Amino acid sequence: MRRIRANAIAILTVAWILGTFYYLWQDNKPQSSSLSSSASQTRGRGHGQKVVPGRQPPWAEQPGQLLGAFDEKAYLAGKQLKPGDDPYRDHAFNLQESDRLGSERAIRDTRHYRCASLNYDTDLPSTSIIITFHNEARSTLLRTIKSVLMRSPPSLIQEIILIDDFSSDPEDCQLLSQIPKVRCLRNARREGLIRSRVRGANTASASILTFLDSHCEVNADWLQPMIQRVKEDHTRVVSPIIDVISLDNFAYLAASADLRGGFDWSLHFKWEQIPIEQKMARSDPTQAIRTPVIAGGIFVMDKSWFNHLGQYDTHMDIWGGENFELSFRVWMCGGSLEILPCSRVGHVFRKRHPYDFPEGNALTYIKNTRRAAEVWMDEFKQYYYSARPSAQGKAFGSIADRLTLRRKLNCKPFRWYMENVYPELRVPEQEAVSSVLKQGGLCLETRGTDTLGLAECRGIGAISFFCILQRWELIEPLLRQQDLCLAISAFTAGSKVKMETCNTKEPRQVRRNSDYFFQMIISFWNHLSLMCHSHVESQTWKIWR
Ligand code: UD2
Ligand code: MN
Repeated sequence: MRRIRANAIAILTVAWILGTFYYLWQDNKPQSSSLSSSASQTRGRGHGQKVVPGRQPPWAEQPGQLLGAFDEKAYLAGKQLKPGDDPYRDHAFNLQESDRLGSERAIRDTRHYRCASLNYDTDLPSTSIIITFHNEARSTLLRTIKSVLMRSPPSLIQEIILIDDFSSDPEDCQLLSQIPKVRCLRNARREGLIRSRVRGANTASASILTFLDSHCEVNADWLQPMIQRVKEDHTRVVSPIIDVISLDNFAYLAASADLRGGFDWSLHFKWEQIPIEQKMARSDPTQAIRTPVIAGGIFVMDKSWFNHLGQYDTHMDIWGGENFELSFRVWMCGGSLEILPCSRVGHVFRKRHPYDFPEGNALTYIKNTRRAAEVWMDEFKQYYYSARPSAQGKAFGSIADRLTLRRKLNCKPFRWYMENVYPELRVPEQEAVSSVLKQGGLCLETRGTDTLGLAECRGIGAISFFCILQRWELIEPLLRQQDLCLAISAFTAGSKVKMETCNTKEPRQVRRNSDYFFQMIISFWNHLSLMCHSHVESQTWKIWR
């Protein structure tokens, strides 16, 4: 009797364990190891997800209709890899494999299983899809377009706007305009992806814009979650989880659902883990993930919000940096950025640019990111320059228009972004620099704790008998003497400078809007000069180490 009972308990225990495992397995999110922009080799895991057929209803039942008069075979046959050609040469991915795949392959539904049972409004607004490209391979470009047509509710696709950014062969684009809903615009010269997208947005007729790279494959129900979120709040800018299409064999691989966009001070984009507290707070795996920045290529945005916020900085060239500029602007000017785990789009991540940069790759990236840093990063831009010293002194054109835009939109300071959107980005430790602040032959000094004045320089190490101190610690953004910092009394002309307890959040102590350290001293000059009126006004302050 006892044995029977022991056996029964054992069987029940095994059943319970198996049940738990089954539940966890079912509930598991699709994952792969970390995805980076060059992580084309990242492998996804199966988890028995459903396979999404090439065509989804209603197209599955209506063969032929999808492409109208367009002759797919002739289009693809028009450009073929010649025997012996390096399949990676022109596109930095394996063209042979892409050509071989066909344009309607089935892919795995990589979403969390719970996504499939979500409902979306039946009256979602339609969108204009904007795809800009320069010398894209025909097979990847066509697969991008076809996947959109096959896997989106037709009523949501107002049009697909292709912007051919001066590719060598105009027919790559022109021929595709025979596909219903597809329009083709060709730039008269190479503009780069930023101006090309703005051109596309300006001609779009739908109220919602959807941007895609030219080598994507959208997955099941990719569009509805994004349009739903934007419909609910037009200030949201949303992107999908970007799955990986292998650049070698074109396998469609699930990306991790636990990543968001981040960057380092050199303005290098990276995928990073969602902070642990946020992860713990996420009870629902279908919930949106707040992200400090977006990768840049695939997102949905309300058209009037895009225009209201100043579209893009059209003085940025070719490629790079526009994703930071847009992300800072969206957050700082009243919007938000999110990644929607129930929307998945595959993208071929490459290891190099397959196209040329007329001004050179490095200079272009510096120009674009410098513009983003100069307009949006306030005093934090110093960390960008420290992390990317080669950027100093490089040309970046006028940013007057963008600064006016920022003022007009009444956007928050970058400090707000750091504190509220991306507190995980660590500000580098400041190494203290000790110096005297010199004007002409005189030095700025404190006498006791609260009197400031100019006097004969005594040398950096000198502390006089009467507590006269000329040594300053320069720790951005403050000028310190132990716990006391140089501050102006008020933001009015004629207000005096004084010493007070250091506080980086006190704007009267923080250097504002100045490029280099000298300017900070100069910005105090007007105030100092009133107090120390006996000194020559035209002289600037110099720092002597
Ligand atoms: C990522 C983004 C990309 C863009 C870029 C930063 C994704 C998936 N991709 O780089 O969209 O935000 O970061 O700028 O997030 N193109 C042109 N004209 C040019 C150069 C490129 O039209 O002069 C097209 C190109 O054909 C492609 C798109 O712009 O469709 C993006 O270029 P990419 O695929 O080389 O950029 P990617 O994915 O490395
Ligand atoms: Mn791309």
